[in-house]
Amino acid sequence: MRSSRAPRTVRGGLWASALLVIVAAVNTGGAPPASAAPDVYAPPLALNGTASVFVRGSQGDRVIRLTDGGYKQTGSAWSLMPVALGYSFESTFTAHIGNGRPGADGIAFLVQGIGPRALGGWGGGLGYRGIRRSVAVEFDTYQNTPDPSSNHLAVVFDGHPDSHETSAQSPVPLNGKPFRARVKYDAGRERLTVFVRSTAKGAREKQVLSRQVDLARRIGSGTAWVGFTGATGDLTSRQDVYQWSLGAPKD
Ligand SMILES: [Ca+2]
Repeated sequence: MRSSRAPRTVRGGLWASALLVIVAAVNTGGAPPASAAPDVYAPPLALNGTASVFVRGSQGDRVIRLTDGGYKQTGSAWSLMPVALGYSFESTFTAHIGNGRPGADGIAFLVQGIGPRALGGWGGGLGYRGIRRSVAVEFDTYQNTPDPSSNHLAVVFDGHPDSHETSAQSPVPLNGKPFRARVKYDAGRERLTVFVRSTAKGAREKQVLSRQVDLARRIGSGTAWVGFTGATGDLTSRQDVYQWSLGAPKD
């Protein structure tokens, strides 16, 4: 399911949970509704590079597969519904990285002002190197020279993955087991905050990163594209994102 259509722009859109439910219902194609996940976000997607999408399991999870285990892959997936940056929002998703062995390179959640064709470099570029006018939250599983570890998160501006605005060790393994992430943007305080937890029952979410940023000013636009990138290099990995939600902050 590759889209070559021009993006459809939703203007002035404060994300409403009711809208998201409708979008999800329209796009599951008759699959069973996702139980306990009424706010699953399933907008039309633009897919680039190695990214693909499929529906899996009894829950009808829509899986975005950014890389499928090959070498030197790069993929991106963007919502075709731009986000208004003047409002606070949060996005949560589950990521599953790995083929059962240590791999590379990781994924990133991006807010970017380039467009639905944006695709960055492979390897340590994590699929977003070179995407200017962007703010990335990377989940990096391979230690390149500028990286603090092979299991870190970082906030990166303007597609420069060698330059972290802030970074921290992940409290959960990013490779091997699924994890749940939440990226929250407080438009009033101009602050991006990132939380992570394991998917184990009862697991507690931990704040990992917090960075001051005015997204509209940084990206140079009142609206932006949101989505994911991922890449592999001489080491590979299968990298999936699913149970994606996007809406107004819950706290
Ligand atoms: Ca890296």
